[in-house]
Amino acid sequence: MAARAALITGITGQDGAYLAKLLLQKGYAVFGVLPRRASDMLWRLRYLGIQDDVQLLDGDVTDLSSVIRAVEHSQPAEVYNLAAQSFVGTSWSQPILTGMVTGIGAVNLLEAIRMAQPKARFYQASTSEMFGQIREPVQSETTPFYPRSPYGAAKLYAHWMTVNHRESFGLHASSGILFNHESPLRGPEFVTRKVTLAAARIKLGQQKSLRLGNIDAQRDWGFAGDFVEAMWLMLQQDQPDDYVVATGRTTTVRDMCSLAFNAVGLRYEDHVEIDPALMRPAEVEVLLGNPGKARERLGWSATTPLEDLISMMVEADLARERQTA
Ligand code: NAP
Ligand code: F7E
Repeated sequence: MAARAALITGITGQDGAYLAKLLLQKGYAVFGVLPRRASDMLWRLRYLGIQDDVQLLDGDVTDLSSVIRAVEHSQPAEVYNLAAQSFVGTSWSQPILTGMVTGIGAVNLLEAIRMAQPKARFYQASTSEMFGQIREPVQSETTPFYPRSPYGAAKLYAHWMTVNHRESFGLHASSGILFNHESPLRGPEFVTRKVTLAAARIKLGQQKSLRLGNIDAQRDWGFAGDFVEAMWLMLQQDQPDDYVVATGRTTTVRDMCSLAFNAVGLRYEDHVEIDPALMRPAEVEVLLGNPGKARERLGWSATTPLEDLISMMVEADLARERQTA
């Protein structure tokens, strides 16, 4: 019997790589949509040792015809839409691109499924950024949304279009409202990785200081390896639905810095400088998720404490920096 097929957009990103590994371990034939880029995109798949095990199909989520071809070619039982312009900071300088990729891209996937593979189950990568200027101190599936960036607004559109296709056309479409999740495969522009990389480089004498923006911001940070399990579990449910995926603990960027620098025997206060240019036009000051529904219905909970996550990231950065020194 042919293996169950899964199609992942954003397969070369942090979550795409971890999810591909998880699905391969579960016996899926894993297909990924690969947009054309001039530089090396496959480093995460190589890092996890799975670059030869996935089948990459030329395509871009803004190009509906390529998305339809990818769906027709892979005949997926499950489709995970992880592709996005996912960096909040860039969404103010490239709001239209962010809208096209992060918003319309999701609708292209939904439409391709509706036309070519209506029985496929669909996962949309929604985000805690949709809560933005929070309306409740702890955010759950019933908390009103208030996005604070073009990224958050684009994701909110994609989220409602996912709900809409579920309710209008009966698609098995679920939306995971994931809070921040990190790993050694996180892009270096995001704050945790920026900090763990800097801590490693400063320890090795390759860098002197680290410039950051608002270190009083608070985030509910988990491990990406844990969070991709929740994505898969959502698509194993008989009924599609929306779920908050979070750890239920929030920490300041300042305290996260302290963990990272302590891990290499340094004090963050001696190396971190505040750069007003890194402050955002509108900030999401604090996020804290309630993962109760995911725990009860999916049997999922986060298992990696922030201390372990940051140590894991610092260790990985030390190893990589030593190798390239
Ligand atoms: P990521 O590392 O930035 O990965 C995004 C992926 O999308 C990259 O492989 C990227 O390729 C690809 N992509 C960008 N534009 C594309 C296009 N036009 N067509 C096809 N692929 C395209 O993000 P992540 O952290 O893995 O997150 C995965 C998803 O979850 C994203 O949708 C993100 O917005 C969402 N999310 C993330 C978090 C988090 O904390 N990590 C939380 C909630 C939701 P290039 O890099 O080559 O552009
Ligand atoms: O910022 C503050 C910054 O860029 C976290 C994406 O995966 O999670 C991510 O979005 C906080 C913010 O992540 C710097 O102002 C201070 O308050 O790591 P970040 P994010 O904006 O929370 C959500 C859930 C997603 O969906 C997104 O795709 O840290 N901060 N100083 C800084 N942030 C950065 N990047 N760089 C700094 O120097």
